[in-house]
Amino acid sequence: SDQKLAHVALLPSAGMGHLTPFLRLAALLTARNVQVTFITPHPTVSLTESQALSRFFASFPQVKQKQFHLLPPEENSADPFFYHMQLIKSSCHLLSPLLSALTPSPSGFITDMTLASTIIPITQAISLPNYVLFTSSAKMMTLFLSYPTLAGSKALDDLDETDVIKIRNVELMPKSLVPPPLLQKSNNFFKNSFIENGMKVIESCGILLNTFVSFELESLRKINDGQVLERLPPVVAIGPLPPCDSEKSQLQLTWLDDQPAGSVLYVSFGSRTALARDQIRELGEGLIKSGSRFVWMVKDKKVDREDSEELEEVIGHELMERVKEKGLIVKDWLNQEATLSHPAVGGFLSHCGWNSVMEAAWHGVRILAWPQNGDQKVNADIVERIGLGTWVKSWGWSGEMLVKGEEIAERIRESMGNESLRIQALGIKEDARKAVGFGGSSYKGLTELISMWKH
Ligand code: BUP
Repeated sequence: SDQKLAHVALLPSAGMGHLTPFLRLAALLTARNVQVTFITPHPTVSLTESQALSRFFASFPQVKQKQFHLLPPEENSADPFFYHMQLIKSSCHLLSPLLSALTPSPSGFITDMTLASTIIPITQAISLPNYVLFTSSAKMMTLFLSYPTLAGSKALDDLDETDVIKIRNVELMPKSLVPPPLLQKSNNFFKNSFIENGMKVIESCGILLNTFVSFELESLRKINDGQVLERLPPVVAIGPLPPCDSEKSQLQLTWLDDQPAGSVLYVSFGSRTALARDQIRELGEGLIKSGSRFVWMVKDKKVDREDSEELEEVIGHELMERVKEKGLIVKDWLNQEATLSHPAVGGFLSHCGWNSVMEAAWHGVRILAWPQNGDQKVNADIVERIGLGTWVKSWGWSGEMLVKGEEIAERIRESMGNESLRIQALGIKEDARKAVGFGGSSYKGLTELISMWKH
């Protein structure tokens, strides 16, 4: 009957950028009366991930947790997050018995785009309908779907940086936006798994996107009109995935309470990018010279477990002293949800990880984009085109050059002083809330998925 409770199992990939949208989706489904089993690969890469999981399960006792014990890791020099994905792959034979034992048996299984080629065959073998949550932008997805074809041709090699990549005559993006590992001739983990997953994802029963129609109209249209690939499973925009209760921190930044509305710039480059030391110090100079108030999340190592350096050693004593007057510096981690939702925060100097972009849209905070790696230039391009922020393209990829403090200061002043940007960002916030609210495009998208899982 229509009253049948849908039961869905979720499996996230490595890193907060992948775990967070899965937790939010779990909370959203729970609120919509769907029974959720959340499968947690064990151990996690970062401490932050295991803490976020404990908080989540404490806040959502209705969500069932199943631990997926991974095979013991070996000594490995690869990126720890990539290695974790490989570990899930080599442990995946342990997943089928776990899934088969779930009661009632789930009517859907949702996994991350980075695990598609590993998971889809397993769920197919036990006839469990599988779905993929794409944790980046729809624009990035146009590349994801096309890249297996493009990589096999000379199409990419022959282009200049500014040339636009096309598939079947549909324009995707200039080559300059493409993640550098995808342009390397040699094999690398990012490129290989991008191809494997991109090929496999079309066999899934549906793809969920953490974006919304008015934000990425053109890319969603290209995908859904079959311009990018002719045959695709349903692609449904369900974002921005709203922050869930377990993210609301008890520990508020009281310093922010004393700052004027919209006056503070929040600075963060995401959970897995540590800037080079000399770039960190130039950034500090820039923040001071900008004259703006700021909250700066400083990250010195890729994985938090290894980040033992004192803040003062990273930034330097003298800079540390000067920074104190105008800003707050935090090391490793700070509750971004609590920060972006604070009325004092008016700007976000961001690497444009997709979750950060959606969170800025959700709170109507303008972005000053400084993409570093991976999909971040693609995302920065969206931010700039839609009017959520600005992007200084000449700053390049991470480590390509040393951006001087003077220059950073100037761009911060421009961004924080830009009144029309402030207003545009607030308009985008309204659109985001409308999409997710009752009857909105993302709300409807999720409703359709849920009704599939009920039958
Ligand atoms: Br850092 C940091 N606090 O201090 P992205 C991040 N976050 O809450 P990334 C905090 O982690 P990928 C911090 O709100 C977002 O939900 C932040 O995801 C939260 O970037 C998430 O923005 C980070 O997508 O992941 O970490 O680079 O490489 O997957 O894009």
